[in-house]
Amino acid sequence: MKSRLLTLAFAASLFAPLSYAQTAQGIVVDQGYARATVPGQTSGGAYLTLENKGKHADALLSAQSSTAQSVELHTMKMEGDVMRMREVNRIDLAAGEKVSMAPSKGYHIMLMGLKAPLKAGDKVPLTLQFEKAGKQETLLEVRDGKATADNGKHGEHHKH
Ligand SMILES: [Cu+2]
Repeated sequence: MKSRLLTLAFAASLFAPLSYAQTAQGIVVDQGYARATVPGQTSGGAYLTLENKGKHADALLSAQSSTAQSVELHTMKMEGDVMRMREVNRIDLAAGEKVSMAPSKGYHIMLMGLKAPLKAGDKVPLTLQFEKAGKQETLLEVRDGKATADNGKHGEHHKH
């Protein structure tokens, strides 16, 4: 009986409504979504709003998802007329700082080695690892969106 209750609690946490901001020791994760992908596309972009409501600096260090072989933190910016993207090992969040990820600028999360295409309406579980706040689970809603440099071209610059 106990194990069944635990299972139910776990399932409920996985499918908790996305629209509610989730708090873990001062970091609020909100508005998470991933871009729909087409068959054959091996990576997809995901975006979140992270707000550090605590009094101390924290940082997002890594992320994991059961839908992808690995998850990377990326940043992108224009260099001349070329959009360049690189992996970062942390996304710093000063006390009070809010980072809003969006396609084509700043930070994003990359789901690498997708096990199946992401379809609009799907829910993608994502585990975030913060330096001080620890692990935090969230769900990304998959949305259709027009292709941008950070959605679909990763196969060209990531050789793994
Ligand atoms: Cu990327």
